[in-house]
Amino acid sequence: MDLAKGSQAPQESLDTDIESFFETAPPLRDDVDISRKLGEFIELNSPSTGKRIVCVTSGGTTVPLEQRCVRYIDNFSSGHRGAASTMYFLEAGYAVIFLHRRGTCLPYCRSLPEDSLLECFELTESSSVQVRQSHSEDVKRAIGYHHAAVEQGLLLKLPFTTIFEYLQILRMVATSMKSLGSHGMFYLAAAVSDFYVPWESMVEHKIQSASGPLDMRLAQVPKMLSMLRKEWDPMAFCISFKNVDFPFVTQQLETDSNILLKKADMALRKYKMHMVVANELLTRNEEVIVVTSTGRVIVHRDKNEADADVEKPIIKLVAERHSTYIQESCSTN
Ligand code: PAZ
Repeated sequence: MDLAKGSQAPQESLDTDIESFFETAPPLRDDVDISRKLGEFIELNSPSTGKRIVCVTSGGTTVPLEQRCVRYIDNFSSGHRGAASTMYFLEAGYAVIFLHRRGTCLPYCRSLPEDSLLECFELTESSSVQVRQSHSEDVKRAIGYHHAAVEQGLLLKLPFTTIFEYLQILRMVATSMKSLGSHGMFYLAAAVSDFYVPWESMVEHKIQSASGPLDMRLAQVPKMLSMLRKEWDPMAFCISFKNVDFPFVTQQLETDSNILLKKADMALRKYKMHMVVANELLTRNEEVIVVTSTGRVIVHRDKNEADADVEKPIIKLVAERHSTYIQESCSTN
């Protein structure tokens, strides 16, 4: 046991863990570029322009087991929630910083096939490239919306793979967004690792299998939500997600024994979130429960609308609550 740490108060100990996480993490290779892009994006969409900015996190973080990573632990998330939510935020007039796991779903790409470059295009007789008739409407729609959002400076895509990259970029985004006050929002849908191997205790080369079974101790990833709320960007409107992989039924909502809802309530209080979205892995695209300090709201996908997704009503609710929050913050300042 680390005696020095054992004698610290829980808050001090958390602060030390967070400091040590960032001090020992491998530095980002492109931090100068990210910082420049963030500065430009935030200036372009500052509150004086009447815009609001939301940082949407999406996809799962990896935990490398070797410094020259061959193996890693992954957190499941297809990125659908983050990508779809980004589209609805853009539709609702927000500028979006899309902090996403490389290779997961991207906004506007849902109706395209997985290997869209190979599937959607073909060579003509003169060897130029053209869109296949069968995919032309989907391709036009995806390219049109995507280019418009990027060219108007409303969508900034920042990719990550590891937990080290994710948390360092999140901190950069949050400290850059601090100047927005209550106009900024964090919508934290990414599935973030709870455990990791600290960089300094990680082996450099591939772990050898010849030495038999692998015993490995993972450290706990320090909880950064409290840091986000306390220091990085205290005025931003914050929404986090909680999920479980077992069924929870809404009829049981009245019985407070529900583990997921208890966890969501706890996250709301402990990390001072403004909203916590509770979802279950199997039904996450059909229904969620949004927990706030004033009560719980069940949100469903509209089954009568073709291709409707649950993110549409979620973003409507979130944007309404954000408006109220901005009004309240302005009237108290
Ligand atoms: O990315 P996806 O659409 O496949 O799934 C979304 C989700 C379940 C990852 C998200 O709604 C969520 O609950 N994120 C937080 C996960 C966590 O507790 O770390």
